[in-house]
Amino acid sequence: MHHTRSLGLAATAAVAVQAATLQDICSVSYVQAALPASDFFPGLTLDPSSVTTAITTNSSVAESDWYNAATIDYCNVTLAYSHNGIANDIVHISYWIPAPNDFQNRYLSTGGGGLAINSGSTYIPTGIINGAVSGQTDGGFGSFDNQWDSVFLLANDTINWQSVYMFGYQAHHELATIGKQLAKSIYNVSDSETVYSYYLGCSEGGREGWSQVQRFADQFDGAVIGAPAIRYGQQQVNHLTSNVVQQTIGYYPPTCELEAIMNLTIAACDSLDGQADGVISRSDLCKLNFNVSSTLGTAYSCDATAAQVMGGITIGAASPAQNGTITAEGIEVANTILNGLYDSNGKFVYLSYQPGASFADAATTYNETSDTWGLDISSLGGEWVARYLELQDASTLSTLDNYTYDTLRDLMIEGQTRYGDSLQTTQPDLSSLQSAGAKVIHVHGEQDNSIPTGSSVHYYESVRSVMFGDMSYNASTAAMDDFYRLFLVPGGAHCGTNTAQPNGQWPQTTFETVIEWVEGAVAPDTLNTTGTINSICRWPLRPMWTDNNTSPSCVYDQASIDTWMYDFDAYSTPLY
Ligand SMILES: *[C@@H]1O[C@H](CO)[C@@H](O)[C@H](O)[C@H]1NC(C)=O
Ligand SMILES: *[C@@H]1O[C@H](CO)[C@@H](O)[C@H](O)[C@H]1NC(C)=O
Ligand SMILES: *[C@@H]1O[C@H](CO)[C@@H](O)[C@H](O)[C@H]1NC(C)=O
Ligand SMILES: *[C@@H]1O[C@H](CO)[C@@H](O)[C@H](O)[C@H]1NC(C)=O
Ligand SMILES: *[C@@H]1O[C@H](CO)[C@@H](O)[C@H](O)[C@H]1NC(C)=O
Ligand SMILES: *[C@@H]1O[C@H](CO)[C@@H](O)[C@H](O)[C@H]1NC(C)=O
Ligand SMILES: *[C@@H]1O[C@H](CO)[C@@H](O)[C@H](O)[C@H]1NC(C)=O
Ligand SMILES: *[C@@H]1O[C@H](CO)[C@@H](O)[C@H](O)[C@H]1NC(C)=O
Ligand SMILES: *[C@@H]1O[C@H](CO)[C@@H](O)[C@H](O)[C@H]1NC(C)=O
Ligand SMILES: *[C@@H]1O[C@H](CO)[C@@H](O)[C@H](O)[C@H]1NC(C)=O
Ligand SMILES: *[C@@H]1O[C@H](CO)[C@@H](O)[C@H](O)[C@H]1NC(C)=O
Ligand SMILES: *[C@@H]1O[C@H](CO)[C@@H](O)[C@H](O)[C@H]1NC(C)=O
Ligand SMILES: [Ca+2]
Repeated sequence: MHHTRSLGLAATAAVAVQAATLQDICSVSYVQAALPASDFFPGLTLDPSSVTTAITTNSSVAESDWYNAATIDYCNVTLAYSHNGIANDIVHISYWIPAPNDFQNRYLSTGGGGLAINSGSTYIPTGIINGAVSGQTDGGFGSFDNQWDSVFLLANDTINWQSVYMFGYQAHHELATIGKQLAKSIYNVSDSETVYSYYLGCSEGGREGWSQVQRFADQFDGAVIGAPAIRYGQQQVNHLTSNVVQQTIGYYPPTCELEAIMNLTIAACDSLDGQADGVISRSDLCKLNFNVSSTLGTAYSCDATAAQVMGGITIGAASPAQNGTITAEGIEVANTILNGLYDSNGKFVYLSYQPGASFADAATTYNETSDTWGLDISSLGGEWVARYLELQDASTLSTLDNYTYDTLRDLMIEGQTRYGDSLQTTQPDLSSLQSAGAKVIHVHGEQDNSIPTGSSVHYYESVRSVMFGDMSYNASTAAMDDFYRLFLVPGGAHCGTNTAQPNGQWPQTTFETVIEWVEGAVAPDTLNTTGTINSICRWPLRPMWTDNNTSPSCVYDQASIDTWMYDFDAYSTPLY
């Protein structure tokens, strides 16, 4: 481990120099003096007068999916910069910096989620806990709370391309480049000493992570990338697939019916992994052994629920008390969703969620007057098409009239083409990253209901086949192990634990694990977690419990691996 901190000239001068405290370095003048020189980053102008500092000590952070409970001290440093030649351009960046005694020569960038380029304080505490200067950016979108969609259009039909490239990858490149330099100068790190640099993010933040490691091989020594929203053109439109399936079949299942199908899937597939704990750790065996059709006629009931509101936004509509039996139409909707998207020529367009995941995109709304269930257009999918493809200042579509599976395919290709160099984020050749010695730990919930788990497997397999396609499968995955390891989290939902499978946890110490890999050369064969599952296997090995052992065996199972292989034959060129 690398814990030493250079005391530079002060140490050489020896004598009774008081060690600097957090209070000493958490001042505007101290940070201004530490700012990189004006020619440090060609094209950018840092604004020393914008620096702010705010100290927080003895702050208790509760256990989360990304770190254990801790008490932390930090200083929140913010500053602004602009891109030369762009009028009215201000980008705000914020770094939490640890006390000098706690600094462990590390820098960490953290990512956003949805259409946000940062996640507030969701990830940063893990940086402070591990002695890292920990950064986030506002992308130039006005403030840390402004999301990209608020600035994406300059007018209807006119794209703010600067915002696209900032969101796509540029803002994160700038955040890390400035942050690494600032970390060195704030703590007087000598040129001969290393400051290790890291990335942590999930969902859109996972895409942001890949956007960096695909382009800037030297930027991070290690990255923890969760459930990335890569293959962006496909991913965003795919949120509408469940809606179009319902519309095409002409059946809008009551929410309770799909929840019952999910519950019965969990009940049927739980034990296929060798451990009856309410957690599907082998959704591949579920695919091979379970058919939703077997649930036909099963009775279900749900209590009435109030609308779910988060941050003033309704994320789930109110629903009445429901009861009924699972219908053939409900099963057809579920099976069609799970099969993935095919166009009218029977060509495969895009992959779906694993069986057992909740049918989040398939939520329907209840009309009290007519006592019927109807279409509820996915907000992420609707906004993507309305704003980013149709270029209208609208946060969703008003209708999916006339949408077919072919419409979805065409919209996916349109987004992939328009944003191929900014958002798609599927560059499969990571040779430069491998040469640079960087390490990536990629995690994805096996039961993700927002970004299909198979999306991450397909990217891993794209990298593998592009870089090591001339090797045997086993030799190529061994070669991948050198720099890129993928872990599917048993039962895991989108970037966290799954309320429907509560015994499945989320690996909390993955940042520590990547640190051990980078600084201690300890490559993780498995990830640590808690609950009934204490270790997570790395792809392509799959977990199997035997003899009531708390740890699974990580087994090679060709039939299971094959269920994760996709041939996207609706496209004329490879879809990585
Ligand atoms: C830190 O917080 C704990 C619990 O809130 C409190 O007991 C303790 O006195 C605090 N310490 C300092 C130095 O403020
Ligand atoms: C850091 O400080 C800025 C300026 O006060 C604030 O907007 C931002 O939310 C703070 N960041 C975090 C993660 O607390
Ligand atoms: C860095 O060096 C300056 C000049 O010697 C000193 O004032 C400052 O306290 C040092 N900072 C730290 C974190 O040691
Ligand atoms: C699904 O299972 C959960 C957890 O056991 C339960 O609370 C819920 O009522 C079930 N829903 C249905 C429709 O069976
Ligand atoms: C599930 O069962 C139905 C009805 O028997 C059948 O039509 C369908 O092909 C099956 N699906 C799979 C994936 O085997
Ligand atoms: C189902 O709902 C109907 C009408 O809402 C009610 O009459 C019936 O008792 C309910 N059955 C069960 C098993 O809850
Ligand atoms: C609900 O149903 C009534 C009666 O069919 C209809 O007039 C109304 O437009 C529907 N409301 C919505 C929001 O679709
Ligand atoms: C921009 O498009 C939105 C959605 O179509 C529309 O409501 C709005 O009036 C348009 N704005 C202008 C200035 O035309
Ligand atoms: C759907 O297609 C019909 C028939 O071509 C057309 O009249 C209607 O305007 C279309 N609806 C939308 C929303 O495009
Ligand atoms: C690949 O490795 C696994 C063990 O990890 C082994 O079971 C399997 O037979 C190997 N396949 C080939 C083709 O060597
Ligand atoms: C994972 O668990 C093992 C065994 O308990 C422990 O030695 C190791 O330090 C843990 N790693 C992390 C990153 O927590
Ligand atoms: C596993 O544990 C259960 C309950 O303790 C017991 O009934 C069962 O026989 C055990 N199975 C094996 C293979 O040890
Ligand atoms: Ca299980």
